[in-house]
Amino acid sequence: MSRHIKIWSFADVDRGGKVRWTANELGYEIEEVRLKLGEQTSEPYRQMNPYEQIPTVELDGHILLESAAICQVLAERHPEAGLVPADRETRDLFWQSVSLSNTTLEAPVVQYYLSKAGFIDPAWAELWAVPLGKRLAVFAHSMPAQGYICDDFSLADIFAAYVLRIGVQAGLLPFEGGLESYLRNLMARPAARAARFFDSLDTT
Ligand SMILES: N[C@@H](CCC(=O)N[C@@H](CS)C(=O)NCC(=O)O)C(=O)O
Repeated sequence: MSRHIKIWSFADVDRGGKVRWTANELGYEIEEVRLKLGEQTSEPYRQMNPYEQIPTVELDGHILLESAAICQVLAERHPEAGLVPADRETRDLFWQSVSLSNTTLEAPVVQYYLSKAGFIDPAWAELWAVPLGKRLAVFAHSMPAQGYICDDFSLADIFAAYVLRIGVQAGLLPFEGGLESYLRNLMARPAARAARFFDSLDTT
């Protein structure tokens, strides 16, 4: 089992960042291929990822899709790192948080952000503003001002950080109080810095 991963992504800010951060936490050597927007529909890439999305990774000769699943695969290869909590009760909270980030919040907050930034129809932001704004606020308030979502740092923090960072960048969440403390603690992690995960966030 090698500690080398090849990641196809668009930029530092996309969902490939979750994979890059996870891989850095686990000490992987990362080879990154950057696609230009639109190249995800081109034939060589489509053969790996017929869903025409990023990220795609190659790990030990296997092609893997879906950012959260890839992070999970990496975490399960190295259970000693504790990126998925082993303790039964902690896992209940872990899976709830993972699902909130990746299912309830991620696609809406990305659509909202892209809509506000003029990349997709403004109707997306209008439709999502109220329900997403409420849900993101509840989620943000549930973050611990100190420490992590579970007892120790885990994938739940990486997934939460992705939606919270975009929520702040989209103007849906103020970068202050407990949320700021929670995110600043994550921003200080060497693996997050190496992954350039928060570089796009204006913290001034
Ligand atoms: N559930 C997928 C979503 C992937 C996704 O939507 N990726 C975006 C970039 S972050 C993308 O490829 N967008 C271009 C497109 O959908 O055409 C995952 O987590 O990998």
